[in-house]
Amino acid sequence: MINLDIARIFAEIADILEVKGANTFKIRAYRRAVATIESLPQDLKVIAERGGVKELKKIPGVGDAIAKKIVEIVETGDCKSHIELKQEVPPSLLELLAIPRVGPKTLAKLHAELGIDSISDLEEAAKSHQLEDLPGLGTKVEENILKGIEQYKRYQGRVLLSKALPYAESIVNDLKKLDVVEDITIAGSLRRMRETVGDIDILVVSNSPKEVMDTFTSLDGVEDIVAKGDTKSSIVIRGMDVDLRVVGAESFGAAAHYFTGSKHHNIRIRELGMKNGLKINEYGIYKGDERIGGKEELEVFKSVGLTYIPPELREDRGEVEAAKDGKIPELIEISDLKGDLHVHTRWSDGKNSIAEMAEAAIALGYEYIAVADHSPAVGIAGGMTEDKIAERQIEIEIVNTRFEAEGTGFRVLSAAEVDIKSDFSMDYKDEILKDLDLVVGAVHSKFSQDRDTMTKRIITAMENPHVDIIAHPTGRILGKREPYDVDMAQLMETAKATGTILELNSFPNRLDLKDVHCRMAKDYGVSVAISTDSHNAMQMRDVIRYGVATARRGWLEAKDVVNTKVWGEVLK
Ligand code: DGT
Ligand code: CA
Ligand code: CA
Repeated sequence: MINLDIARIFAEIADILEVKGANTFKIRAYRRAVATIESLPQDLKVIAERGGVKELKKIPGVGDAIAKKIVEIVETGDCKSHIELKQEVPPSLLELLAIPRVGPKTLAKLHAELGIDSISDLEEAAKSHQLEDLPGLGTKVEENILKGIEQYKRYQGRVLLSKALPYAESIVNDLKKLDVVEDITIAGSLRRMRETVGDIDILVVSNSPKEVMDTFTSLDGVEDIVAKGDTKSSIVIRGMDVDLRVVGAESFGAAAHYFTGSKHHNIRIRELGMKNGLKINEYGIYKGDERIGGKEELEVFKSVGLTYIPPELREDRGEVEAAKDGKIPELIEISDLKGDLHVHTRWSDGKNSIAEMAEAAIALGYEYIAVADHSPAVGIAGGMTEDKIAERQIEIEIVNTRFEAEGTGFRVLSAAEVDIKSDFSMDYKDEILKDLDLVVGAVHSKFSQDRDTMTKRIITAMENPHVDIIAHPTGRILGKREPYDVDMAQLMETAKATGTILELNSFPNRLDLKDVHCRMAKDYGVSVAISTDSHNAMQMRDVIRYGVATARRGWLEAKDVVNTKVWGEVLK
């Protein structure tokens, strides 16, 4: 349970209360708790385990009721009032909240006025123009909701990596506690760290499958048992499908390989096996009737003349050929990173001060952060006026002076996330840009410009000598907003020619550049910055793993990533 999981539960409670038309005071209390938790620089789990309710209540915005629920969530994975509230509304109704542009207020209206309970209800109502006349909705909203439904359907049944991974890890931890579990691994697309996953796959080694399956099907939060057998069981836990397979120790490597996939990668390996007179399946490696391996995953690769292939590369995108030639890259790891080049502070829409963000970065072992607060064009984000930049600069210098005196060598770089406006101009004048250590350019408006215009818009920014990095280059929000239409090859060429760095934004619903674009950057010789775009200190720690995973899926090595370098070199 990390803070974000706890915040998610409270957010869902608030949503349900709002849809049900509950007391606004109560709803606000939950929303406040969510905001507090999201920006909390300490681990709630640690606080709860150390000091319980008493200690939790010392956190501003956390009262007695919330504190008790936090303890309950840390201990059991969920809380009673959340589970009970969920039973009071049809699941199909809550599913509607996953649709872009349908918030709890709108949903409450749709439910009360038109009796809408499900996505199909909503689609029907929108298509027959029943939303037009509802107060506060109208034609435009109706159109947007239909677009949102279309987008939702494209992702249906898949969940973000960041949602599945913490749950999978907690299931793995629970099962590990059993004496009869000899070994355990996450498999499937989750082990390959795809940006979204269809389900969670887990593989266990045990001689007592029955005991393992009994524990698995009675885990906290199980909503449905889809199948239960000795070798395979499937459950639904908190809305997610989980498959568990149990094998003997002699088959663990072969099974781990098989169930990690991808399917296309597996097919390539099996074909190579056949060429070598071998049969490779989830039970082992066979030469005729003789079993020649399967205990270790590496044996599968060795048997067909390959070196080990990390899970993130197993997509049949050239990894088999590379492994044959001994050319599998040495993929980047979190520990290679020396800093974060895109974080926000209270100077725009961040929740922590410059010093707090710096302390959190030091705790991660970083040597620098670039505070990249927004420029004014992003109205809602509280962008910095030119005066504000000057004021902020004083604070940056105070913090840096302190670090110098303490001899830490840590450095706060003065940066800004500057809007690339729809007329191609930057949101600050060149005189302002030139005084910043680092300029991060980003598109935040007019996403619907056509391909040529959008490409030209970003290229123009890259050609500005003061712009160093382009943030989230395609603007996509997984499940909510499609990437804008842009010619990626042209962006890569210009980035190379101008020495502009492209960002891999680690936020789990962005992951932009995505994996194949990272690979493209590497091929073009364009540097990538793996940044978090975090708006509080905890995010900086919690989301970086998703960015690094995506970089690994894009074949990136430490040398391809600019923030593996020391800050002096970055500034150059
Ligand atoms: P997902 O769950 O849609 O995100 O993707 P995966 O890759 O986790 O797929 P899943 O859960 O259906 O199956 C897990 C692994 O099992 C998959 O990655 C490879 C293996 N697998 C499943 N079906 C087949 C198949 O028909 N042939 C082969 N060779 N492998 C398969
Ligand atoms: Ca899967
Ligand atoms: Ca599966």
